[in-house]
Amino acid sequence: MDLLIKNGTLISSQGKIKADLAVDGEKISAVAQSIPTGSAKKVIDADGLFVLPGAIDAHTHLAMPFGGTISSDDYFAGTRAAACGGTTTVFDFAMQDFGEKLTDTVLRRNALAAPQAAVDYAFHVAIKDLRDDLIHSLREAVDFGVPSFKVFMVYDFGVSDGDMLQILQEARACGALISVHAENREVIASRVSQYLAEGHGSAWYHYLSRPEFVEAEADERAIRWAREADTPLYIVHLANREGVKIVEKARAEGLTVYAETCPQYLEFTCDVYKRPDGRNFVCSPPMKGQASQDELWAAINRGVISTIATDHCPFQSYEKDWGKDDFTKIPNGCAGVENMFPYMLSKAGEGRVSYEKVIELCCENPARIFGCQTKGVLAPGKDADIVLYDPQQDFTITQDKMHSDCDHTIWEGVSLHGYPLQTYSRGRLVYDRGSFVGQEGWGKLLKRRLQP
Ligand code: DUC
Ligand code: ZN
Ligand code: ZN
Repeated sequence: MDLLIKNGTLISSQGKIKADLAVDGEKISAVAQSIPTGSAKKVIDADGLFVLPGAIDAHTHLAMPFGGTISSDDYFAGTRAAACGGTTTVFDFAMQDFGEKLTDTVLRRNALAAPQAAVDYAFHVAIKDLRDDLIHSLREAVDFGVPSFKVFMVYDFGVSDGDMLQILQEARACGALISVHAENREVIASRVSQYLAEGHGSAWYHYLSRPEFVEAEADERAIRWAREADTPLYIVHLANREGVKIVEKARAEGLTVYAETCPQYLEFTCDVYKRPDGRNFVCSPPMKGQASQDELWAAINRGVISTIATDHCPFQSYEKDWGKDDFTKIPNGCAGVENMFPYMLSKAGEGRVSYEKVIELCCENPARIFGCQTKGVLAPGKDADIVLYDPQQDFTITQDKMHSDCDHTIWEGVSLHGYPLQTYSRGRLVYDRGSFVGQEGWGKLLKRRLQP
């Protein structure tokens, strides 16, 4: 036995148990009330600590060309930050180049990720282009082990409704899952032109150009196409109140619609865009009003939200400053991969959500929905992706304590009660009491198959 964690409190969606956990090599080998120390090479007394599965962040944009630059965390910095926040698997969006086969997209991005990733990673492919018969490379990607894809309804690379329907139909035929960034592109464009023409360039107008209904309409439309194609749909970064109701209604009608939300929507409201540093919070969709935030928390507790993920896509301050006087020049995105699990667990400590729910949303559900059979659960045979968490440790987030390459964080000054002490990735210690102790290139590409 390589590692024995004794006397900890193990948490799953089903409850808490006081138990010992043994690791052999990269796998969990036993979970039992009492495991004899025997010849264990290393024993940790976890009395008073929580023993948790490593979190899965199903939504990151690492080293992504976007907004006239490249997001500032490469695969090493992003996964290093993940490890230090108790996240042991990240799903990155591999953006198809125009004219590129989807398998080639995966190979091209994996050539960057493989030598750098410090924890395990997977790809969703973001589809931009269906010219010729590129749609058929979707099946090839599924066969390769990448069965999840994303379409954007916004940006200049967003797909048309016609293409989205075709992609959903192909996904049904191949057993793939389609995620969607749902906002109404035309309404945004018209409001942006109007505000700029009126001389309104501050970050507040980023929010006003993409308010609640801009997202809700697109949620409804995307679900409409999924219903037509008779296939499941995963809505990324759901941030608006009406969207929650729309998802709930679709589910009641028998559709499989998953909804992801992000910690930034649970912590911040659109009021951040009135701050002098409002541009640092510019992401799309933007933070919404208090009513949406309240509804997201309620939806978590009602079971409407399936997963929490971060949309981690940081940009340096000087890049955010490009949009000081014109919000359309601000690269969209914020850091969060290091903050998701500690934030959600701290909220559980406050009683806003249960610890069990946090494990369901951050670990078990992303593993189940996206076909990571070896992840998300502390059980014999699973990867030894483990977080030792101290529910009593106070932690205030400051940029200098973060492990991203970004020079600022929207989470600056947020106080947490409880923080990870250690993170293990496939049995290897990668984070220890404030320090990254892992290795660039340790992370492996997860090839996946979705469960029918
Ligand atoms: N939104 C962001 O804020 N950043 C990356 C991509 C996206 O859709
Ligand atoms: Zn998005
Ligand atoms: Zn995103």
